Amino acid sequence: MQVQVGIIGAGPAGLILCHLLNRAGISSIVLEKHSRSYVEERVRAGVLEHGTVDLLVEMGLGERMRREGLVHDGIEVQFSGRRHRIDFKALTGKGITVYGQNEVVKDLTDARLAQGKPIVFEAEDVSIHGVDNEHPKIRYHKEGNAVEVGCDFVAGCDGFHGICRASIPPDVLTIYERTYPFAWLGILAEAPPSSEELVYSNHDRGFALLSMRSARISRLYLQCTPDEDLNEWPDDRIWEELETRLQIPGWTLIRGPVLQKGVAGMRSFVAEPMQYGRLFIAGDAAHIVPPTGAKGLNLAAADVRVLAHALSLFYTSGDRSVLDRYSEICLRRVWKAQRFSWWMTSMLHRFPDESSFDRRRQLAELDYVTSSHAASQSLAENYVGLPFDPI
Ligand code: FAS
Ligand code: PHB
Repeated sequence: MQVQVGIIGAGPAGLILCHLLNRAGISSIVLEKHSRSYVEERVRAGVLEHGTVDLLVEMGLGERMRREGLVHDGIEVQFSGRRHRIDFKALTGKGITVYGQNEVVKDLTDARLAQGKPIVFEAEDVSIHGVDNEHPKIRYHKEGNAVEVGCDFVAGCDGFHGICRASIPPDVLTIYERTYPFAWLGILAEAPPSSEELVYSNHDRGFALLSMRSARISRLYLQCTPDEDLNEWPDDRIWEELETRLQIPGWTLIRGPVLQKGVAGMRSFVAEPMQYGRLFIAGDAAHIVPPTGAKGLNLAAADVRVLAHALSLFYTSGDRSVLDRYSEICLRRVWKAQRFSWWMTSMLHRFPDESSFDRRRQLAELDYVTSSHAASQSLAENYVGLPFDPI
């Protein structure tokens, strides 16, 4: 089999890319190691920047998101027992959309298969070959059969633990990394959201986040230790702790059956460059942000938007100029999102080694950010999504 672009991974990066390429008349195949139901049920991100929303709508894939997504014009930041609203609309003229990542994946997968275009689920032992020459190859096994796909380019959209970044020679890659001395214990619950908008809380006992998926489903997170044992967190204890960290006078946290719970580690990670020969890595395969800034999925979308533009220019005019600058263009946005995500994480979490000075400084920063027009506007413009850089 021969295609123009071989895409490894059917997460947001791989799926958005295959649709953008299809629109540009560029052939591709998507190879995914897990089953369709596994990737469609995997609970991850939930906040879409306005630029990501516009991209999905422009691609003709935003109909259900428009219908079922929750448009929010602000968030609440809570500390010292009080909530402060950051009014995105007034500060930036823009908002965000709360719509589960797995819903985005469902919509893009449905549309791809409805077009009769290939996604190979449960592709085993995927390997890439010859990305440093003009005719890369991808090999994999499907139901015990060995398959080889010839392509011009390989898009590594296979996430942090994928094979693509790992196939770039270590002497070519530079890794920038920071890990955090805490993690998030997250739950998905059948409970109507107890707040109109997301609530980010910096409490003496640690961070908490109230988010949602719909009028019936809440998504909530607690700061915990990196090696937290879920067995020590029966549902009641989780609700107790959420109530404590999100409590303000006259407000009640609505509880409900916990549908899913898990602990997710926190790290900031960037691999440079994001290209090697005919291999281009995008999304979590190239960079990880702590989820406090809600940037993960949105950065994946921003990367493949640049890659699709670069490939389309190459195939229509032979012009490699954007392809050659893919890494440089993407990394400008990646590092700004890294800065914002690190800053939100540092401002909203309790650090085990913090001094009393650090604590007072943190509270002063929260007071400044929620009382200064300039500071809250900076938070708002980063949260709703910075404008895309000219390509
Ligand atoms: P993805 O990881 O989504 O997709 C990569 C795909 O490649 C996967 O389907 C994987 O199965 C496949 N793959 C991997 N290796 C392969 C191989 N060898 N062959 C074939 N396929 C292979 N962001 C937020 O903003 N909020 C959150 O709450 C949040 N929660 C998260 C929780 C977790 C546990 C994780 C890991 C991430 C979370 N994120 C969150 C960030 C998340 O949204 C990512 O940024 C987003 O999924 C990135 O999309 P992709 O780059 O497409 O990678
Ligand atoms: C989520 O809804 O899952 C979510 C929202 C905001 C974040 C992280 C996660 O910062």
